[in-house]
Amino acid sequence: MNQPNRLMHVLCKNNRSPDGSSSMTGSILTIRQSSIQTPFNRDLSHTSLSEAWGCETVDETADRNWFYSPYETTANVEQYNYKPTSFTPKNTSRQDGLYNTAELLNLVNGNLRWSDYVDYTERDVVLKDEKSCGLNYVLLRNRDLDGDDIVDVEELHWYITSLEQIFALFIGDQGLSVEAQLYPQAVGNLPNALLDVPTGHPLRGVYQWRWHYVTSTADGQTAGNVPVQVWAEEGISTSQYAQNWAKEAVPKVRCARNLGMASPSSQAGDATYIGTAGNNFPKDELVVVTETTGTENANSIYRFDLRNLNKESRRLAFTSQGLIPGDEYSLQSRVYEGFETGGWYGLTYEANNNGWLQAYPMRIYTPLSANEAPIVDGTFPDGWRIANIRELAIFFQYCNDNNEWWGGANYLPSNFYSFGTYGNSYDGNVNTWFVSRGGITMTMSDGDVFRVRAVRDWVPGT
Ligand SMILES: [Ca+2]
Repeated sequence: MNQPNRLMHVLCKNNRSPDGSSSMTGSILTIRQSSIQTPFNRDLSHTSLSEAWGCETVDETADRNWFYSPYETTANVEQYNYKPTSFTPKNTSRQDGLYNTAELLNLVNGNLRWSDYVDYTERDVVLKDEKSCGLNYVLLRNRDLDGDDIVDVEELHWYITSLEQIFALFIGDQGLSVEAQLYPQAVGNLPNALLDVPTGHPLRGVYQWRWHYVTSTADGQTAGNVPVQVWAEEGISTSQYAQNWAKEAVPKVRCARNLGMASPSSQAGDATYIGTAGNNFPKDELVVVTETTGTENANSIYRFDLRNLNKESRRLAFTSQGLIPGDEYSLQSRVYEGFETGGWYGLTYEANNNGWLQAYPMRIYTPLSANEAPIVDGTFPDGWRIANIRELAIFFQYCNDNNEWWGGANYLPSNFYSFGTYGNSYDGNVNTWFVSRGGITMTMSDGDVFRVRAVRDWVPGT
């Protein structure tokens, strides 16, 4: 895992020069085995992990138009058009991408045939219809292992990542090879321009630096009955699938496979029954959550143990200080090996004042002038600091059931956006994230309530 890709050349021909002093090796077949990349802790000394998941190195469907279903006809589909209107999605798990994918393929009760989707040629496996469902691409990555032409659940090794898994690739991005990262930083250095593709190309009119990942999760909350889409150029913003707000992006999907786990089962009641969300997700969680108060309410205190996350993605030094603002790539936007939550604090600001929000991250610590009101209502206690974007992303994923804890507010991180006012200004009209229980955005609305959440580093086990 997390090793360079391996190449194997099958040699067929050796040519030797007439004098015998040199030779040329011909290769007719090159087998490329892509490295599996995992955000989990790979230190040999970290021996408690027995199950995990990893993802493919790169999106092998990049540069193609990625459709979620055969009902779509263009890249910019109507958001509710991915299934017939009478369809109620079952792919509702925020966590278990294998379960979601099995539900999307209707594998538990279905009778799907490999030959309806893919052709096996002498050298390759090809799609029967390039324009049909993106789930074909899942089938391209898996194989009919017993040769009966039925897509058996046991044969579903690669699946479309869930919302939680895409979040994990953001939180743990520094432990992945650059090409496997959700959004390699170099992509943000591409010109602020559209992709250079000919007229009629499906990706015509798409900004090359905007990458939007489609997850397998339709959780009914974040994006209604359509899958959640993550805007990787904004780190971790969420929206409905195919919702672009006139910001056309390169459509992406990332497939994953489980590591150290048994194949799923089609037998109801089995521990690995694929028709139950969570059965086929590693028991060793990337983020281990405990709630010290026992019941969920507005005063819940959460503790997060992040020792299962790769070290490269963590801030290694414990601190009891506030961290000066940085963007989402900065050390200040990473997580320590553990942290715990404190209370929320209201923000004083001029209502609907975009300028105030643009200056927000800097003003947390450095008011622009002595006459300005303090940013945070009340006294922020010593030893606590404002949660950063990755910590807020963890709240979004792991504290989402607790409606009272969120209190209907948008939480602002201690970071600014690298493409906003303080960055390269590709998105100069936005500056930071608003994280609510229902989604993560960079746009605000009149009447929105803004707060910050206090956190502090915590050493797990103490
Ligand atoms: Ca089969």
